[in-house]
Amino acid sequence: MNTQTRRRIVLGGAAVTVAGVIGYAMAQPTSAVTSSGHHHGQTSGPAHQQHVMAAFTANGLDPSYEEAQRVPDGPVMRGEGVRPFVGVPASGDPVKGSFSPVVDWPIIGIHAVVLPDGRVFSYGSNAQGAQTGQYIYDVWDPKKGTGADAHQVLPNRTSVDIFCSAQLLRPDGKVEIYGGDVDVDGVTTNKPNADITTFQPSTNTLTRTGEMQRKRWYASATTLHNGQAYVQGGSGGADHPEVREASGGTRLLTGVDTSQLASGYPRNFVRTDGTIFGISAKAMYSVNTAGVGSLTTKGTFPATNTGGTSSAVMYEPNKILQVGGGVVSGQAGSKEARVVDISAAAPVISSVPSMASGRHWSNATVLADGRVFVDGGSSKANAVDPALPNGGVAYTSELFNPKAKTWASGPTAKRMRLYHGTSTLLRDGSVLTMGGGAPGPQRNLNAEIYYPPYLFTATGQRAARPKITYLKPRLAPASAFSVASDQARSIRKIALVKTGSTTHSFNLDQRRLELSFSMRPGERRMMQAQLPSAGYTPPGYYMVFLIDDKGVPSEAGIVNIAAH
Ligand SMILES: [Cu+2]
Repeated sequence: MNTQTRRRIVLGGAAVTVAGVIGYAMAQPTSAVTSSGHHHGQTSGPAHQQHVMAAFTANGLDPSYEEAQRVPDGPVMRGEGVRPFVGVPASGDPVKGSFSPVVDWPIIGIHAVVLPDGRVFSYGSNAQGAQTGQYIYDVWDPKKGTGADAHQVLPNRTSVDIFCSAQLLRPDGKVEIYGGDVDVDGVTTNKPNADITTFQPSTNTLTRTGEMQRKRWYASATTLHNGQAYVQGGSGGADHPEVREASGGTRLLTGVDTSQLASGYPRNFVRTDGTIFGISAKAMYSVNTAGVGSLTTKGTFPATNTGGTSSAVMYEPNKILQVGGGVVSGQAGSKEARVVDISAAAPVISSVPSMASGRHWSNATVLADGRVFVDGGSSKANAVDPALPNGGVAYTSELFNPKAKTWASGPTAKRMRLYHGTSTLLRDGSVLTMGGGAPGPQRNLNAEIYYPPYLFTATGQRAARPKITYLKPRLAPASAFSVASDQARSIRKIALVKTGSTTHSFNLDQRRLELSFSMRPGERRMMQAQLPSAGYTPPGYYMVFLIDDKGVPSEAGIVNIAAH
C-alpha cells in the first residue's frame, strides 16, 4: 500500500528537484499531517504534537524520540572550507587525540556503516539537510581524503524512504536496511514502512529485497550467531520482534511480547551463548530467538544513564558500557556511566566514575586500543540551553579506560553532535563523527574526524605504524590464523573490532575482543593468532588491528568470520 504511494517518486533526478522545492519546515514532523489531508508549514502547536506522537509512539514508554523530533530545525552548517586532506595529520595531541577541521559531508550522516573494504555508506537526509532517506545516499572512500571527489552521492531508486531505519552489514558483505519512513510527494511523513532494502557495496546499488512482518521505524537490528538478523521494536512493530532468515524470509517471534518495552532503538547485544541481551529505557531483558522465541525480564537498570538518549557499546565480550541519556523532559543529560556485565544469566551492573559532561544523545565508540570514546550530546536534549555555558552542549569529548575504570578529557569539537549525530571507528583507527540535526539546532552537513592519541608519538608527531603484510580474508570461527607484519616482533596485542553500523546514538554492531597469539616457530614476520570459541565472534566483518609495544595500531585488515 505504501509502496504504491511512494512509487510516485522514483528517479533520483526527479527527487532532487522535489527536494529542492520543499522547505525544511515541510519536511518536519508536521508532514505527518499530510496523511489526514491538511498541510501546514508550521512545526509547533498541540495539534501538531499530537500528530507526531500518534505517528511516533508505538507504546509511549520512552519519549526521547518524540521530543527530539519536535525540536525546530536550525541552520545548515557546512565544513570550514579547508583544503581536502588525506590520512592522519602530521601532528596531534598525544594525550587527548585531536579532531580534524570540519569538513563537508553531502548529507546529514544519520546512519553510517563501515563496508568490507573500509569505505563508509551513509544516509539520512537530502542535500539540503532535510530529513529523508528517499532520495540520495553517500559512499565515502577515506583513502581518497575529505574532498568532494572522495564521495559518491547516488540516487536512491528504490522508492523506499530509509530514514531512521535499522541497518547492518550482513555476513555476506551487503548492508541490509530494515524499515524506515514513508515519504509522500517529497515529504517525510514519520510513518513506518515494512521494507527490507539492500545496499550492495560492489556495485554501490540499493535495491528493495524483502518485506518484514511488521512496519518498523526506529527499530534495532542485531546479528545472530547463525548469521540471521534479529529485528526488534520500532514504531509499527513494537509488539513482536522478528528474524530475517538466511533464506530471505522473515519469522515473527510470536512468543516474544515486546509491547511493554520501549520500542525506539532498543540497545540489543548478542551474548556469547547466542541469546540477545537488551536494555530499553529502564527495562533489561533477554530473548531466545529459537522457534517462536521467548523473553525473560532481567530487572530494572538502576541509574539515570538510560533511555533513547543514552549510548551503549560492548567494549569487551559480554561487557557493555552505557553512558549519558536520562529523562528528556526538563532533566539535564546524565553524566552517569555503568558497566553491565552479561556473562552470567543475571546482568551484573557496576558503578564507574561519571563523565565530566551531562550528555543526551552522545555516541560511545570503542577504539582500536579498547578505550571508549564518548563524544557529542548536550545537557538539554537536542537543544541549546542559553542559561548554561556553551549552551549546555558537550563539545568536549571524553575517553573511558576500561582497565582503570577512569575517564580522561578528549579534544573539543567545533560542531554540536546531538540527535542524529553518529560516530564510527574507521579501519585506520580514526573515528568519523558527523551529522546531528534533521531536526535539531544545527543541520550538520559536515563531519569531524577524531584521531585518537595512539596515532601520535609522545611528542605529538604522527606515529610510525606497524603494517599488516598478510592476512587471509575469510576465517572459520574458533580457528587459528596467520597474520604477518615486518614489525611482528614488536606486536603486543591483536584486537578485533566489528566493522560497526551506527545510528541514533547506538552502534548496532560494534564489539571488540583481543586474541591470543604467538610468533610462528622459526619465523620473523609470521604470527599465529587464535580466535576464541565461536560465541565470541558473531559472524561478519571484523577489523584486525596489530598494536605495537608503543600502543600504536596498524591500519586494520578486514576479515570475514563465518557463521556458526
Ligand atoms: Cu531519527
